[in-house]
Amino acid sequence: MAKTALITGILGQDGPYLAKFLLSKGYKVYGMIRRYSNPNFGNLDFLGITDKVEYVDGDMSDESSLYNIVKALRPLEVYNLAAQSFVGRSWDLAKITTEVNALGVLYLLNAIKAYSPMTKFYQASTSEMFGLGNTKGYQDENTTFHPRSPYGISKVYAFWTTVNFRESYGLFTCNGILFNHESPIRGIQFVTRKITDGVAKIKYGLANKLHLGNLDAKRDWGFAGDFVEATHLMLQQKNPDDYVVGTGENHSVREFVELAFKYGGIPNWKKYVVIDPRFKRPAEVPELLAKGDKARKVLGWKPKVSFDELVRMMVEADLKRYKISSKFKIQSSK
Ligand code: NAP
Ligand code: F7E
Repeated sequence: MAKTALITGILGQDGPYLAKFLLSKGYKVYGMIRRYSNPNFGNLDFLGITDKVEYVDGDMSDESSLYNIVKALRPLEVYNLAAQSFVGRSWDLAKITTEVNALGVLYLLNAIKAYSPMTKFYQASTSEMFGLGNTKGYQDENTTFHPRSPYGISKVYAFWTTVNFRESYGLFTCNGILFNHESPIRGIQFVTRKITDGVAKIKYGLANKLHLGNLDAKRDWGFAGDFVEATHLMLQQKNPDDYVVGTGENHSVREFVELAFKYGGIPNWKKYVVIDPRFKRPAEVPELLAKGDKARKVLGWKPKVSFDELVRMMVEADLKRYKISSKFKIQSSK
């Protein structure tokens, strides 16, 4: 089979990083996008690869669109990154979250089974499946799932469906149980990017407050560019399997805030941060910490970017964005 890969969720955060990595390995990359009046290619533009990907129209909630794509392409590898991925909104959008994240995976796997059973399949599983399933202070492949949100629940269904197609039909299907990973193209609604964007706005006088929810929550935050390499490695193994991927270090939202304000050159973050109940969740996942020994041993993967470097990279990127736009405003008002 030719080195072809189909990425669903190509316009999100991970899609562009994975596409860039696969292109560097000589793959022909197809990216699935929803038929939108105005799709946003900003993240692909940021990485400079918009013209290097070939696009196909499809929607995870439309079974026949997935069948048609798989039948036409018969790709060597499928990376299923598409999802309603924002935990915080998943209570209000529980039905669509379930349709896209859970049933969408069933549809896609059925399409592969019917039309391209040699295709290797990657499912973007998540540490949110663990939720409160933390009996030892960390999570690994043996930790019980106890999801705390419609998002987490939908991903548990997708996880087991991926395992079941492997066990029932012998398909090459893998789950990457990835812990939080961030980057300068992280969606603005997620806490890390919301903070770095807020710091940049405050720095340039475009805001004077940053409204946040639970500062005590702890996450194992890594860099998206590192994590997509682990996903590729999973599909290069002799046998399909499931892997936890994380840095093995966690930090609170408060620590992220402190560091981001420091890199933004703004003293006394407490002056700007407002605790706002609107951003607290009906059920929180208080703490996540990966024990990713299997990925390190079997895949030979380890993260390259540290927490400190990640925060600095994101703050610098947002400062640059606002610097350019404030310069543009000054020029255009002349
Ligand atoms: P993201 O930025 O939210 O991107 C998700 C993409 O899915 C978006 O481009 C979106 O398309 C697309 N999508 C949503 N609904 C769709 C539908 N019905 N049909 C087709 N495409 C649809 O997410 P990400 O951070 O890149 O994460 C990638 C995957 O990894 C997701 O499945 C997420 O749940 C999972 N994950 C993420 C993390 C993390 O920390 N980032 C950790 C573990 C697992 P539009 O652009 O059209 O909205
Ligand atoms: O929240 C707390 C919030 O929305 C992180 C997704 O990629 O990673 C992501 O899910 C923590 C939570 O990410 C605000 O309560 C405080 O404890 O950045 P987040 P998430 O929920 O961990 C997992 C692995 C995925 O799979 C998901 O797809 O930060 N927090 N104040 C806040 N969170 C947000 N969003 N906004 C706040 O103002």
